[in-house]
Amino acid sequence: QPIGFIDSGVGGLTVVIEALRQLPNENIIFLGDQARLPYGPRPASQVRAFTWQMVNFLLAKHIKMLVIACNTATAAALDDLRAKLSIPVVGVILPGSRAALRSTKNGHIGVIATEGTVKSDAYAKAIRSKDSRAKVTSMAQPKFVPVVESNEAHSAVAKKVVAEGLQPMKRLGIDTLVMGCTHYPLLRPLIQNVMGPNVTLIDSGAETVSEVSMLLDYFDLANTDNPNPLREYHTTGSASMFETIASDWMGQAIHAD
Ligand code: DGN
Repeated sequence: QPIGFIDSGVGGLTVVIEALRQLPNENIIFLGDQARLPYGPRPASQVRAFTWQMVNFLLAKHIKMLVIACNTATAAALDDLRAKLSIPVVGVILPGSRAALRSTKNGHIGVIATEGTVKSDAYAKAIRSKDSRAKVTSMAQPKFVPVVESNEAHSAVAKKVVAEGLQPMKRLGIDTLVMGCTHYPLLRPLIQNVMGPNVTLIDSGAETVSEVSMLLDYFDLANTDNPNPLREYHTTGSASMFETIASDWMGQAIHAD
């Protein structure tokens, strides 16, 4: 049985890339809802409804575990999905928060995310639930996702959008910045360049997959011997656009439908 991954677009591949590295024997199905992207500006109730539609598509494919590889959907729907599904459900916010707390030395963590995630205050809540002294400053970056989804992550436009968006974050004295949207790692070199070498960037992908791995063991669901693992990529939007961005990001030819 496969593990299902969902996101509003290509960003969730950040988590899939880690899964391919850490769990090479697992069967993987990914679904990106590019037709209705971005999720960031949408009300939480609508994000929840869209998320359920994606989940139902994956349930029909008999997934054994669900990974919400989208911060906006995690903030809006994780509790509801966990309450109603009988398979394990993993989100990206708690793993990202844990990694940020491990990294920070001065206790001041910055979070950049979509409007929906920032409005939910999910990162500040998750981080402070683990360490009540941590200071968290969150900022929405509504322009980042469209840049990635239009395949402009390597362009001059991206450089300008990232530099402008991060200006207010630079003056705060944070030592750790959570990329609280799974699309942002595609802009990682630009983000690091603006923030400077003393700020550690957190990509929740690796930490999320560690949690997936732990749960697979705990529920005795792990695939240990699987010479021909399934890799299925679906999008509700343009398959060719998905393939172009995904193949470039993953460093291998990706087929999507
Ligand atoms: N990749 C999604 C996230 O992590 O929040 C959001 C992308 C979007 O729809 N704006």
